[in-house]
Formats: sequence, structure tokens, C-alpha cells
Amino acid sequence: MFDKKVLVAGCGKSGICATKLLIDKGEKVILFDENKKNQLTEESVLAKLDKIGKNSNLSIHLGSLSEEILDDISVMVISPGIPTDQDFVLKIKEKNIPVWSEIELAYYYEQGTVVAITGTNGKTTTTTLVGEIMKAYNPESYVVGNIGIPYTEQTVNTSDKSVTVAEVSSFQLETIIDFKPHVAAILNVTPDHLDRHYTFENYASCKVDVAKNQTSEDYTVVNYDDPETMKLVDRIPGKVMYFSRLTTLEEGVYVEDGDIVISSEGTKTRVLSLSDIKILGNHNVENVLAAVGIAYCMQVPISVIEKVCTEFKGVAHRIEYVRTVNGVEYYNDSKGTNPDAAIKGIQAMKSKTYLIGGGYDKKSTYDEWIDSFDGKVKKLVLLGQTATDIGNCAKGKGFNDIVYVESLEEAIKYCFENATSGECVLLSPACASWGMFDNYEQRGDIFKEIVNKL
Ligand code: UMA
Repeated sequence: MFDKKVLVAGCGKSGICATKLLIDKGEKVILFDENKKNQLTEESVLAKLDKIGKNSNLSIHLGSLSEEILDDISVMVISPGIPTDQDFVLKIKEKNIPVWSEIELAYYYEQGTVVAITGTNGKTTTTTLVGEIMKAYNPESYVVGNIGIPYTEQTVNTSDKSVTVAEVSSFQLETIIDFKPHVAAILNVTPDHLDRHYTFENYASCKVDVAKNQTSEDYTVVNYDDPETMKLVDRIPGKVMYFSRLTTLEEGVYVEDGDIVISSEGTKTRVLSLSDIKILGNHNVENVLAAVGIAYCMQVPISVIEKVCTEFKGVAHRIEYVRTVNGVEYYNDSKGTNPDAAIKGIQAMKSKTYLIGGGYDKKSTYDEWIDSFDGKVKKLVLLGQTATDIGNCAKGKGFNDIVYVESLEEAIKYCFENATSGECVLLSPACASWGMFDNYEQRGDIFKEIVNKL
């Protein structure tokens, strides 16, 4: 038990599940939200807490935090979307009140073994695939985290036999303290979320912190082909297991003669053939290689890994085929929330493409994304806060086939009226959805809904 109350910051998914967990554990909770963008009321928050309802161990504060509350707090559990330099967070830190990530709280109560997967891109696909592999081997496996299911949601279900497979973001890792996955993975690191972390170094540092509490008994699976990830390896205290799509490794998971193989302590084992993988693109080969490495470190039999990797069909919102209308293929890549992810989206297209992009401004640079158009993008249809910046960047590079629109609906309408048979329409915005949508899932769902009505 904590001596005093626990302050939970944020009434999104994370804060609500953290509160439920704490109340379940008999703690006294103050649930707080600055409530700047959404219009929360005490009633709407209570409704989100469903069974807990009005509870003598719970009080809800919306708007601003009063100083006297801070004298009665043991720890603050922070939701990932709240920047750690927000005024009220700085005040808490000044008072020497520890700030815990929501994943730290889950870990505090959790039992069983933890697998944590981070990286700029591929997290969701790899986490889903590892989750499927683990479930096939150990039915007591849970998939949680940035993937959309708060880590604290499953904590009460864990036992010493369970495995938790967590997708973890830099936002979540920024405030971990003792969080220690037995197997971690860093898939790749390219610039993202610079509006929050300010520098690439700070961002990369959050990523490698996934391994900071590991001992020599633990493993981190690392992308040998990604120079920025390789720069972080010295900071990993556990064993490192490499994976590579491009190089033959003495130890690790790699591709040889079209097969994925594991080389470990002098033994080489074939796992599956690349031609058996159903998910498209080189980036997905990397995701499978990482998943194989993680599962191997978790001592899952090769036959189970092979079977699940062969059957895996991918995840929603990631280069997801929606429908063909008048010979035009529509793809939803709403999860292309940064330029690097969006490059993978374009690379996967097989013909001339109407590309719908733009959204929330994370202070990304778009040069490499536009360079990757490589004659494949026929029209760039832009919307959202970043539309002008992207448009200017594209024009600076001599790409002038640009259309500006006000809404996703208008973007799809334009593509529908102009794309001709054999061409593709791809929603792959290179930007977060915030400002126009709640999250990338909502943006992708709305895209699919409109396309399905065409
Ligand atoms: N809030 C404040 N002050 C602030 C900012 C927010 O009070 O300065 C309040 C808001 O009013 C709101 C609440 O905090 O009520 C929202 O908290 P949140 O943004 O952490 O949202 P959650 O619903 O808890 O969702 C979070 C993750 N969101 C973010 O990291 C922004 C979800 O990741 C994650 O799926 C979920 O926890 C469960 O773990 C989404 C995401 O966009 C998918 N992640 C980023 C990404 O993938 O690039 C990192």
C-alpha cells in the first residue's frame, strides 16, 4: 500500500485503467485531467469507470490541480500523452513526488514474464505477431500497451505463469523506474515525436531505456541493419540478440537463401521461408525477423514460431487493403503517422498512386518522404495542420501535383473522381491524426467507412 493517495493524471484509456487497478488494490486515488481539449465532466468520467462508480476511495479533479492536494500524494501515475514538462508535472517533481509511467504502475503489480517491444515503426505488427506466437504456446498470454489496450487493463489477470507482450512507446518509457522486460526489442529508431522530446537524442534515449533495468539473464532483440539502433547497443546491460535482413550473422536471426534462419551457439536452424510470409514489404520481413528473435529468446519451439508466422495476415490500418472501386485499389495506412512509416506505405504500392497525407504537426521533416515518391505518386492530396508545410517541401523538390482539401471526405471524393482504373488511392498521412481525429484508428475507420460507401 502507498502511504498517501495516488494521483492519476489523464482521463484517457490509460488513466481510467490505472485508476481501476489502483481502486482494486485498495488504494486511494485522485483522478486528474487538465481537460483542455475534451469536455469531460465528473459524470462522463464516472461513466468511463463503469463498475467503480462513486467510491469513497476516489475523487475526480478536472481543470487545475490545487497546491494542497499535492501534500497528500505518494506518487503520480502519468498518462503517456501528457508531456513531462507540463506545469503541473514540474510542480509535482519540485515536491519530490515520484512520477510513474502507467506501464510502471502495471509492472509494480504484475506477475509473470514481460516482453516489451519498442521502435519507431513496426511496433504494432511485431507486437501482434509475437502475441499470436506466445498465445499459441502459452494460452495465458496478454497483448497490451501502445497498441491500444492499456497495460494496466490486464495486470489483475496476470499470474506467475503468464506472459505479457507489450508495445511500448517513448512516451511510456520516459517515466519508467524499475520496469524490466525479460525480453525487449528495439526495432528501429528514426526521428519522431520531436515536438515532445525536442531532440532525436532524447527520443532515442527513451527507446533504449526499455532495456535499462535488464540483467545478464535478460535479452534485447536489436535491428542490426539500423545504424541509429546500433548506436544504442552499448547502453543495453542484458544479452543482445541481433536480427538482420541484409547481413549473415554469426549469432542471431537473418535471411539465407530465401529462408529465415537462427544461428545460436554454433547451431543453425531454419525457421521459415520468406515466400511463406503473407504480409507485404521488406519492413514486414524485418518485423517477422524481430518476432522470431523474441520468440526464440522466450524459448518457444521453432515449429510453433513457423506455424504462426506463416499464418499471420497483418494488422488493421497498416497498408490495409480496403476495396477496389472502378478498378482503383484503396489502401488504409492511417498508421503511417510519421514520414518513415509513410515511406513504407508508398513502397508497398504497385502502381500510380493518389496519396492522401497531412495531419497534426509533430515537427517532422518531409524531405525523405517526398524523395520516396519516386515517380509513383500521381497526386498528393493534403489536409490538416501540416498541409502547407508538406506542400511547400514538395514544391521545393519540384513535385507540383498537389491538391489541398479541408477534410478526409473531400480528399476521398477528389481521388474517386480523378483516379482511373489500375491506379491506387493510399491514405498514408506521415502525420499523427490529432486535431482532426481522436487517434489513427478513428481516422482509418472513417476512411474505410467512406470508401466502402463509394
Ligand atoms: N491530458 C492532460 N494534459 C495534457 C495532455 C493530455 O490532462 O497535457 C489529458 C487529456 O485531456 C485526456 C488524457 O490526458 O483526457 C489523454 O491521455 P493520453 O493522451 O495518454 O491518451 P490515452 O487514451 O491514455 O492513450 C494512451 C496512448 N496515447 C498517447 O500516447 C498519445 C495510446 O497510444 C495508447 O494506445 C493508450 O494510452 C493505451 O496504452 C496512441 C498513440 O498515439 C495510439 N501513441 C503514440 C504513437 O503511437 O505514436 C505514442
